[in-house]
Amino acid sequence: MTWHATVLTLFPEMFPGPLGLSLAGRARDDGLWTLDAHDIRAHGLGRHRNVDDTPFGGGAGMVMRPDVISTAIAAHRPEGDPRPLIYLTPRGRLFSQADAERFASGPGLMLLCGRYEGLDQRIIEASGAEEISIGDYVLSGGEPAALVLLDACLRLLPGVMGGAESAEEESFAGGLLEYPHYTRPAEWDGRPVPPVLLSGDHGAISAWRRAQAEDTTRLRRPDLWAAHLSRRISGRQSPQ
Ligand code: 6GU
Repeated sequence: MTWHATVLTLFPEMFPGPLGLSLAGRARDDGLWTLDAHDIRAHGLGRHRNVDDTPFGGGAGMVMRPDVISTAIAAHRPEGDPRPLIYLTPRGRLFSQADAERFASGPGLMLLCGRYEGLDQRIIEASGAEEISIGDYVLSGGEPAALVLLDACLRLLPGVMGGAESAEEESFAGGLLEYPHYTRPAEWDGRPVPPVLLSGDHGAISAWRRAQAEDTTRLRRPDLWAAHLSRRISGRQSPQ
């Protein structure tokens, strides 16, 4: 079954954007996933196709109208659509690899991108949308976040990754950051490759990589390291 993404946005020209190239683009050419992006303004009100208005209670910016968003969702979401509806917002729960795995294993996604100060709270509640953020920084709109979220999902679809790398060994799969990588030349600009990698001793190489992944995680991401340690203690995941 083809994985299907629908995006509602004021800037449909931003899609598929980078997802039309490289790994995701090839997978789309192969029919493994599809995307359609729709202009919310097509459902705007009046001669100017208004989609937003000033906030009740005052304050800066504009808020996207619930009636307009509701009409836009209804126009592109068939009754009983099994796909999760996601609203991209910096107020959302932080996106994770576990979310990407959950979304990739389903039928697809419907993504709602806001601009201005965001959506009227009532349409968020009425639509049952899941609110997701991609990190603790502010983007000018949900579109780049939607592209990030889609990229993370698409590379997990069966047949998308060239079979080169297993998703098992990489960052976050084991809850640790990845070990560093080296290729030819064995010495470059006075910098040698760590000798253990040239030793042919696969046990020593595995141990070295494991230690590198642990040291890097402990130093850069104490949050991930603490989670890794508590999993080890509870025995939910045995160390290699
Ligand atoms: Cl999902 N939207 C916006 N506008 N900014 C963000 C974000 C989303 N995630 C992080 N920053």
